[in-house]
Amino acid sequence: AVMSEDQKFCLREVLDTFQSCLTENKEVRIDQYVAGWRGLVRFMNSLGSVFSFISKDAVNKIQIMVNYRNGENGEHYATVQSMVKYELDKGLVDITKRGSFPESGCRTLLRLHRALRWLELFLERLRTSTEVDKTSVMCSEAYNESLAQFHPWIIRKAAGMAFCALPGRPTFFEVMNVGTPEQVVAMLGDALPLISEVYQLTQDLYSQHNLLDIP
Ligand code: 1PZ
Repeated sequence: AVMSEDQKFCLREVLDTFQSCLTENKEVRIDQYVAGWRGLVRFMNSLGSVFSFISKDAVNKIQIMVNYRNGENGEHYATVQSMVKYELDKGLVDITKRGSFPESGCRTLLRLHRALRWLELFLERLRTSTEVDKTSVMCSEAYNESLAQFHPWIIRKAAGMAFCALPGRPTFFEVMNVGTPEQVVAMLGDALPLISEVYQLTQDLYSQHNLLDIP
């Protein structure tokens, strides 16, 4: 279900949105994918303004996707699969170097897709963490294993500084608003396999079409 604005924030609903991405024939719905990111951005904003340079970029990319969806070719942007087919068939993607299509759907979604891998790794660490573990450490480890390789030094530096401003594990769990730590762990256990599946389907599709390095 897509969250309504007036509802109190709950991370469970956000993660449910990612689960609802999957169609019966294992395609990834862009509306729900983007709604999931919107929810995550809202969550991140509630953690403090040091994250605003991250949310600005995420919001920008979300908006690019929403614009495609609302545009005259919107129906081609219903799923990641239909988007890839459409943009490749029409030659709307800069594959090897930046040129006429600096904001293609394929390129823009790839950035969010890479960030989804960070999310998966981070949530898995959170799920298996104990009271003594630090969110900042879990977050930076997940980042170094995923997104960091695609970011220049200056962004890695800024991200590292932002991670230090993350609240500790108890507060972080509270802001998630899912319930007791046990309930958080259970919720993450339910949500992660589906987030993983969304990630993997997209990864396989991009890999098949050699789209994993769009500049
Ligand atoms: C809860 C803590 C939040 C940690 C978030 C971890 C991700 C750190 C990402 C740092 C991104 C810095 C800002 C801009 C980066 C852009 O240069 C890149 C590449 O885009 P391009 O320049 O090629 O157009 N953008 C990205 O990699 C997408 C980043 C999206 C991050 C979304 C985070 C949502 C966090 C949810 C929190 C639960």
